[in-house]
Amino acid sequence: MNHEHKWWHRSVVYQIYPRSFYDADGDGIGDLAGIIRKLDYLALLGVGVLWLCPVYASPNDDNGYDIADYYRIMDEFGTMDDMDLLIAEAGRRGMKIMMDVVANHTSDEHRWFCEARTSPDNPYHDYYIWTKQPNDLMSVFGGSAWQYEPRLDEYYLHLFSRKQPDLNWANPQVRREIVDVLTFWLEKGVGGFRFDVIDLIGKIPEQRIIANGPRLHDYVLELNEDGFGQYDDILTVGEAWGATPQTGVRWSDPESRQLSMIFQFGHLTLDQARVGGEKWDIIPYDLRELKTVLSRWQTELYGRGWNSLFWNNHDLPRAVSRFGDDGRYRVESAKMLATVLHGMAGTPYIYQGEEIGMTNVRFTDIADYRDIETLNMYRDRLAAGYRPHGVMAAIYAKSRDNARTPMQWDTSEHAGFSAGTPWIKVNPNYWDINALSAVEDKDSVFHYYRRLVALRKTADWLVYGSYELLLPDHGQLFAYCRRYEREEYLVFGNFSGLTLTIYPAELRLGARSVPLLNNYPDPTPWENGVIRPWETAIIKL
Ligand code: TEU
Repeated sequence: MNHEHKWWHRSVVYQIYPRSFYDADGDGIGDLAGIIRKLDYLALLGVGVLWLCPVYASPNDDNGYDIADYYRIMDEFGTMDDMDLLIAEAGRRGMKIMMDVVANHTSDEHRWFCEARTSPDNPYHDYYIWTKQPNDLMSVFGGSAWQYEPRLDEYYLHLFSRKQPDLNWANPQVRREIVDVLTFWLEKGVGGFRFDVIDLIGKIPEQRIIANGPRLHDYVLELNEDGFGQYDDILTVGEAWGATPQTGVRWSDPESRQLSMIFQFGHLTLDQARVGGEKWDIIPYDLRELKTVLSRWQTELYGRGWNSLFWNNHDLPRAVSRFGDDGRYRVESAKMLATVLHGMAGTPYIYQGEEIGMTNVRFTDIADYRDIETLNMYRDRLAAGYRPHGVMAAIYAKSRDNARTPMQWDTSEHAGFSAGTPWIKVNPNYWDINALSAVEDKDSVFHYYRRLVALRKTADWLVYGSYELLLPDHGQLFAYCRRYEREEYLVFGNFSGLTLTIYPAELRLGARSVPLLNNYPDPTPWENGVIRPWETAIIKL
């Protein structure tokens, strides 16, 4: 049972994609010094943890998720002194740093791989996965997952790009190396780790076992017991695209000595064709399915594990464009999505720009896109005969670059992100959507998020209350109750531009109902059973 209360149960994590956050030295690429300059903005938001996407030395084939040296800072991002200063300055403001550990693979420019590919007898050769009989495993980024190394007449495995060779976790020396990496950063004073595709490290490729391999949890137990478990209260979260609520309990039950929580993606794959479809094969999602998935995670992990709560990250399209209305009702729907997510049990994650309602981008020229996954898909689907218009529509909806356009700070050139030419173009809507105007506007999405973050710090019902879905079959309304001791709260969100009529009793609304938070300026006419477009509220029943 998940008895013990942990500091991260009341904290909110803010995810920073450093390349696009703030550029202090004017080279067009965000950097650590830029993050330091924005710490007061983040402290104003009230978040307790800053998750940095990888900042280690990297050739940036996959924007840092191809690590060439776990012990050195990427040149474009600054120096280890900058990193030490960031950890200290964040700490002074009550914020911990969470490092992103990519341990499923390294860069092909990592010293280990440079050695490994020279000879089958090299001591680093078995840090990686080699074969003379490649099977039909495919890379997430397109093409075969096996790359031929002529010097060895062997193939190495890369589930992602060719420049991201998979590490061989069956090799105890590899596991030792990653424990040493964790210890180095823990000794630096970081407060947590996000583990990239952690559910893939138990793979047995010759048997086509990729996620959830038989020794996966043994390996993670080792990272816990020999690594972060040696330190007090380190927050850990693992990216696990293959997780289910059942495995979610095992991942996050403290007695399993695995991680604090995982990122599951069941609610974020509902708008893609189910049979043989990829993220690019888009179908309308059904809110009832979304409610079912999120509710299962809430109820199955209640009192047994711990949820992460997120709509966005650096790989996902912007939620207000995907699930809300990024036009007329952008502000209302952004607040609605925030309320429905933060009203649940778990640790919420805010992705940079989500707090000001940033939207997807639409670059008309494919040359303006930067993401390897997007560019590979564009090339492969055009070669396969897909119509360019359809391919661009899929990119507008799902490209990872939707999340990677520069953070919009103000209305100056390049949205105040850089004095130089940004590595990727800014979304042209920064005149209307930027942090400066958001902080100045008390009714902004930003200040709404501030109130949600602040509420979590004091409201036991929000952190530890039970969860009950209401009106499961309603196609536009997501409504649930949270109960804690003698208190009961209603959280609802209208996921549509329709005005809904709901009998108040169906939402357990009554004369004693008191709104805590809502996204329309005037008190909503709930007592008449009217719920306005994209309306949301938290109400004490
Ligand atoms: O992502 C894992 C992953 O599979 C995603 O690439 C996802 O499948 C895809 O983006 C869906 O569009 C992690 C990191 O978050 C991602 O940025 C890296 O590219 C990937 O691993 C390789 O490290």
